[in-house]
Amino acid sequence: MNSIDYSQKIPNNVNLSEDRRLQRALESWQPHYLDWWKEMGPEGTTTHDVYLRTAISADSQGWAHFDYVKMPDYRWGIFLATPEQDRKIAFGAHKGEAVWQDVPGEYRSTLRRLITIQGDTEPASVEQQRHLGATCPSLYDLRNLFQVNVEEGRHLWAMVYLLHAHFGRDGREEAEEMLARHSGDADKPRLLGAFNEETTDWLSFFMFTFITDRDGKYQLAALAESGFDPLARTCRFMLTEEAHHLFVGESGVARIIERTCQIMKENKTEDVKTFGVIPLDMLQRYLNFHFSVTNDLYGAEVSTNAANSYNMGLKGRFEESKIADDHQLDSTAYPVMHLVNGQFKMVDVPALNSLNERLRQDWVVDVQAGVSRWNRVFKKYGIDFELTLPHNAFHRAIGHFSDIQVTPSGDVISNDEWNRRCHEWLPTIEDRAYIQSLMGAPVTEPGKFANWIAPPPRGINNQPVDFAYVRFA
Ligand code: BYC
Ligand code: FE
Ligand code: FE
Repeated sequence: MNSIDYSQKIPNNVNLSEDRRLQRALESWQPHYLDWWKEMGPEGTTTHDVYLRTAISADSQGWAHFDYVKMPDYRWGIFLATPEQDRKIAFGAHKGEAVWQDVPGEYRSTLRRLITIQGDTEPASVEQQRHLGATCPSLYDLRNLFQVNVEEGRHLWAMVYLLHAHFGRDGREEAEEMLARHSGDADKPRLLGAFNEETTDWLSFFMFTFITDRDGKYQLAALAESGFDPLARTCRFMLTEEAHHLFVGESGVARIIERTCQIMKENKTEDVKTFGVIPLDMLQRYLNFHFSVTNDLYGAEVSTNAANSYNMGLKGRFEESKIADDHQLDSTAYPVMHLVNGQFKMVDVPALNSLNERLRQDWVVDVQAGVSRWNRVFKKYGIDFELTLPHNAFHRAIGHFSDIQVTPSGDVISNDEWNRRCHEWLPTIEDRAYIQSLMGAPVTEPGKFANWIAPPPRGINNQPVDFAYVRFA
């Protein structure tokens, strides 16, 4: 079951050839996907040979095969993790019942919405990143960008498979819409805020993959608990791909920090702009931006949508089965931060309604762990600086802090003060222009790196750092 059939037009491990109607439907979506990739995917790359990994089995070990591929020929397909025998729904009103292989009629629209939102983010990120190849800091980084891009494309396939297989005509229409909405499009934007922001430079890309792909990890983990087994299995396999995206982001920023620290040390100065590397206060502003925009992706802190999805057994908590409670949450409370008479206070709300906030908090712990690893680089160089995460109410557009202004350290301020001071906390036009000025011509000589980023300690798949990760026709 778990080996992937690559002899088919659409590689898969779901015996697609046994369901001719579904196979035909997906095969008719496939050329639309490829047109989208050529039009909205990585710009000007159709003839590049890229050293990419492809899934060979959906087991947790050794699933990858590495080789040069032209990206339009990448074998996007449908890979579900091995089914768990006799799996039971682990939470909500149906706790203890057998998981569903088909969509329960009464939950159809809720489930379709979750799958559509998840699916929409995947091609959105590819669109956001499509110009980055033109300014790549090395072949190693270029290859990592493309690896992330093809896998986000595959994540779209994962959701489109569910839509086609389980939602009939509505699902097929949703699948078409996935290719019709575009990041930042005035008429047909992507569904969630962060996916309509531009990713114009590699610092933004690394921050995005570190922070926003990590929202992907947490949302996928919550959906991997789903009582709708095909969704759970799809998400479990997607999570194995996600780990690399997080690595790309974390190590990318770490190498930027490393390079800045080297310059600061060598030249005994904090004024590093003259040396063409990224100043620490600018890194902090980019971190503040990506963190706050991604905070919004969890939705409102108190949400009946979240309560319903949980009750219905469609979307669980992070590592649901490791949590010691009744997994129904009918009568429990959970503390959620509120602004009460000008003070931030933790207020108990029904646990069922606080699930967005709870997942967000799990994510914050994980983000903070990564930031703490970055801070070790400053220590190593003896530089007295730490990156910190801004207050949870800082720069919010969704939820109950969206109508107040709050500093990164958590002081509530007036709109006037915000307007006067937000340049201290968020990337300014000058910051963006400076970062853009560093993003020069692409660095395409094997083993060479742009001045603003340190080389990685090792290459991909045991290849040397100076390996030709991308070859140009
Ligand atoms: N922007 O009751 P609420 C990834 C809407 S990332 C715009 O709190 P809910 C990836 C909301 O839709 C993971 N609108 O909503 C990463 C609702 O609208 P309606 C993506 C927003 O449903 C990097 C209203 O506000 N996956 O995979 O509890 C690269 C009320 O809100 C936003 C998922 O998110 C926003 N930020 O929570 C590639 C999982 N936030 O219905 C890929 C699936 C909220 O009143 N989605 N709204 O019109 C969900 O679980 C939920 O839909 C959300 C929202 C957590 C997103
Ligand atoms: Fe993804
Ligand atoms: Fe990702």
